[in-house]
Amino acid sequence: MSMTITRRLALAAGIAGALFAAPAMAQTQMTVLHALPLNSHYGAGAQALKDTLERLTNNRFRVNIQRNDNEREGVESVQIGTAECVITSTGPVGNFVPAVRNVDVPFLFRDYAHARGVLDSDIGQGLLNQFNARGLVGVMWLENGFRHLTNSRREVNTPADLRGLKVRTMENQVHMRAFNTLGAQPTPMAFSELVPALQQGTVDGQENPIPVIVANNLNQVQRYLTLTAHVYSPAVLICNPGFMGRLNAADRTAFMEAARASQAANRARVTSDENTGVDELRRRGMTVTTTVDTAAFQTALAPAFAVYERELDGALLRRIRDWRAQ
Ligand code: EAX
Repeated sequence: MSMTITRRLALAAGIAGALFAAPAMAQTQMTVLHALPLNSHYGAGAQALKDTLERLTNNRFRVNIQRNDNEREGVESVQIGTAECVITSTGPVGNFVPAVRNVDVPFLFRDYAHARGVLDSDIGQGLLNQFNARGLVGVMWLENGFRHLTNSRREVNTPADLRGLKVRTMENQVHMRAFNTLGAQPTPMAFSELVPALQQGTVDGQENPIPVIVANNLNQVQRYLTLTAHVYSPAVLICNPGFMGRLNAADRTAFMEAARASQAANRARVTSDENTGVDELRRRGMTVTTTVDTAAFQTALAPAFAVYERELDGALLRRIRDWRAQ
């Protein structure tokens, strides 16, 4: 006997009700940390990661961006899983993944094209692969930028002008050796401690890329800027292994596309800040020294370079220096 129309409608309504009552697709909340204001080159990278991942997964992932200006803590948070990812400079990362110290060597990268090309090549991927053994996943190289010197005491034109200056460095042994070799007094500390230390005169100066100096208004506590470009500072998107391991194939594909979008937005903002930042800092009252005797700084660093060749990976350093775009 055919089912009456009434019973068919009742059955259809029951099925529809069961479907709509089904729990909404589970949403994955994730946190991305970084050390700078949202309006910065790291903020641009974090926002692009958020927008792209949420779009590609129809909001099955929700990305919470949080500022933590202690980058060592940020990496530790990802290592223990209290945050899924962090965008950080390589400053403290060499303390977690020693091989990363190789890319912190002064005057190693010729320019932005050289740095970006090396990090996007098998050389960069080889370094990212070394994060796994340290309880981290190196997902994508991003960028902090070429670092320049600021101080509150005097114009710096030559290495001799650095003598005796207390210079805040990141908690980075490669940078500390360099400033010690130049005759300065390197004082390592987390970024979170920098502005109070400059305000209180605990240190005379610091060194950071133009985008960081501009985004954090360091002109308010520093008078002199010297465009030393003494080291290229990579940044890196690091994630928690458990988080990455739980991604299914489709979500991993979406995450890696979001990571590439993050890199593109971050680098574009560095390029933009590099084009406008020095004039902006002049406008804000800084005295800018643009003609720097780079050869004199490189010569003065020779003893440090000898130690890097011995204590870091000399063959890798040569591969990086010899790298050319194909
Ligand atoms: O990563 O600590 C530093 O000087 C870094 O360049 C800053 O936190 C951006």
